[in-house]
Amino acid sequence: MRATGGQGRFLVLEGTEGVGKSTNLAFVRQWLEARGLDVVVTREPGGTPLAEEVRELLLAPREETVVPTAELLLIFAARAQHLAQVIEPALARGAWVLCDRFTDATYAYQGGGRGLDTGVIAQLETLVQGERRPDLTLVLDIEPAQGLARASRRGALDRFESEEIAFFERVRAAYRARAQAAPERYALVDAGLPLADVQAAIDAQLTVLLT
Ligand code: Z5A
Repeated sequence: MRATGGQGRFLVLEGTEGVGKSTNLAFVRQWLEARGLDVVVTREPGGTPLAEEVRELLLAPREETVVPTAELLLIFAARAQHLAQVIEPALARGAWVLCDRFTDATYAYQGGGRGLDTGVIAQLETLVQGERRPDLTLVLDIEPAQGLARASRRGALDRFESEEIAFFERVRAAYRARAQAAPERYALVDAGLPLADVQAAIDAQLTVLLT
């Protein structure tokens, strides 16, 4: 395995529903492994047995209204476990960590979507992550209606997918604002294009990261 001088990198894929994260995560994994890199693929919420249980709690449709602060704290509880047990050990041994969503999702969904104070999210981010931030976040960007049409082909909707379109418009706006504010750490990819074009754009970003 090549481990780029023992230096692991932390890559994240983000975006609204049906944007193609899973599809492109597989592409990124293959791209990295083809270059001899040691890759750990994981996801949020989730990535450890405890964090996967929290994920089930978060996604299950339920009668009881989940208050946004409870949702936020559950997400960061899962993240603390995931960081300690999976992400930090992998980076420490020089692996590349490829994560399906991370804290930008919290800024986008709980901040943009639910309207929670981003200052509070930032405090929790510091508490749970310390200095740890992704090296590159690929934000797959799509019109929410187009993404939801793709996602709806998969069957039953989870608690997030059942939100109204305005919620996903706010989530998308938050992602775009974060990507545009720090272009050195984000790549905004037009995911409404045919898959081959999306993957060509991702290929270009990964090539820059590796050189
Ligand atoms: N959440 C949160 O609120 N706060 C947080 O901090 C975190 C998460 C970390 C679970 O995430 C939920 O958790 C999420 C936000 C919340 N909301 N929801 N739901 P998730 O990542 O597991 O859920 P998801 O967004 O539904 O992801 P997914 O199931 O992995 O879907 P996807 O990755 O976006 O899409 P896909 O399965 O790759 O593609 C969908 C379809 O489109 C599929 O048939 C593809 O073949 C097709 N596709 C993909 N790309 C293309 C292109 N370019 N053209 C045409 N068709 C395409």
